[in-house]
Amino acid sequence: MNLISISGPPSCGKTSVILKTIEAFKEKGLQVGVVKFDCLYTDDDKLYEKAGVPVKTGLSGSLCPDHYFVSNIEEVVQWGLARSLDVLITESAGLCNRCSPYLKNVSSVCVIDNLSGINTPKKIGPMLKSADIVVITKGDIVSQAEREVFASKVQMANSKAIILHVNGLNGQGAYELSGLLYKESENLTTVRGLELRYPMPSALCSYCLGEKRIGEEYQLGNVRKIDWGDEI
Ligand SMILES: Nc1nc2c(ncn2[C@@H]2O[C@H](COP(=O)(O)OP(=O)(O)OP(=O)(O)O)[C@@H](O)[C@H]2O)c(=O)[nH]1
Ligand SMILES: [Zn+2]
Ligand SMILES: [Zn+2]
Repeated sequence: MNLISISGPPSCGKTSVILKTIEAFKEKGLQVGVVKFDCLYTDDDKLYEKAGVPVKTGLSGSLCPDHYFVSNIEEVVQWGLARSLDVLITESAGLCNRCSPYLKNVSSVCVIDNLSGINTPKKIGPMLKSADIVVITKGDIVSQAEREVFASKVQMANSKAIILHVNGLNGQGAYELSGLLYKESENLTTVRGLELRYPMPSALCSYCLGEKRIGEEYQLGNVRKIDWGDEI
């Protein structure tokens, strides 16, 4: 089975791109399923079901969705194998810009849209910086010049990535993406022992543990302060 991890900021076009890419996979006779990770809510499962794609959802609730992803990815793989999938895609909303769900030796795609602002590629951290492929969506609603500037900002943030423009509405570019992603020789049966591409930050403070009160006496663990100098 091929495993592909796709992530990106909320509403950037991940599901649209995945659905168009699945159409291309299906033309090749491949069985594809999706596991969707989000924090609090998603209705992507309905979209996948409507398209006849086996889907399972995981909501991380109060946990960082990327930490939750890593704790669950082995069972996700077993779910895909139990359904005899040729390609298993994980979709995760990159809600935590410090972390990323990518594993070494597992195809990793970051989706980002042209409307998100030219400094966004610098802001979204390892989710973009350590992706193999960066897919840029919504090129249909910006000018050629804006597309070029945005793509160059993405390339600056991740010089090794292959950048691909995909239109989530009409699927232009999705066939090419499917060709880059599918590896006939890949036959993954477990992710046990694989490693994350990027270490998750060790940010364990009292607020991570549910503290709500404000003030020095309540702040324990990994607490960092802005350097205020003599301003306060
Ligand atoms: N104009 C335009 N709209 C797009 C494109 N791709 C996606 N959209 C629209 O953007 C909206 C969000 O798309 P989704 O595919 O649901 O985005 P997502 O990243 O999966 O969203 P979440 O999983 O909810 O974070 C939808 O209304 C899509 O129709 C594109 O290339 N061009
Ligand atoms: Zn989605
Ligand atoms: Zn995180």
